[in-house]
Amino acid sequence: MKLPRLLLSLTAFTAMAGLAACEPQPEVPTPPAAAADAAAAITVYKSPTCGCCGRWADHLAEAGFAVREVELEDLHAVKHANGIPPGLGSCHTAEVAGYAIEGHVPAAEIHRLLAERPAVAGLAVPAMPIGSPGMEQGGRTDRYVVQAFDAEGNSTPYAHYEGPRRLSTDGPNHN
Ligand SMILES: [Cu+2]
Repeated sequence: MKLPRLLLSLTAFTAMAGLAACEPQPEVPTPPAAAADAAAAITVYKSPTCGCCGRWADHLAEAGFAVREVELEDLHAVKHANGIPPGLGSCHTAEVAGYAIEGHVPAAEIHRLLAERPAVAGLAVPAMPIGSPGMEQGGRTDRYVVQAFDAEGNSTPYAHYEGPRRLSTDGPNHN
């Protein structure tokens, strides 16, 4: 882990700069993202005009991901390169730790994916269900399924949701 070393060097820097030299060492605040899973870096490909894509990216950042947004007019090449099955397409495509993430997948499922590391190509929420992260519209909440898909384009349910609420988990480790 790099974090302890970083904290040490920050402390050393503070001491060298003569700041707080006569004070008790202040507690170094823990960055909020570090606690969860060391701020997994995720790249989000979206069109510049996609509002719900931007709100989904905000949802990821709030959940502790280090989000990099790449704006493209045409996402077809990105979807093809990531092997998104045609029937599972949505408005934006993301890449995290070698997995593809298509559409409004809740951050909790991406955390779960990174913890469980199943042998899949990625996760998808097809289309744009109302009430999914980034698709909030008043109190309306569609039911939808987070699908795990493999490189051959086969998909299996990974979790069931109603709006922001997880109803059940499925997938390779939950048979
Ligand atoms: Cu969308």
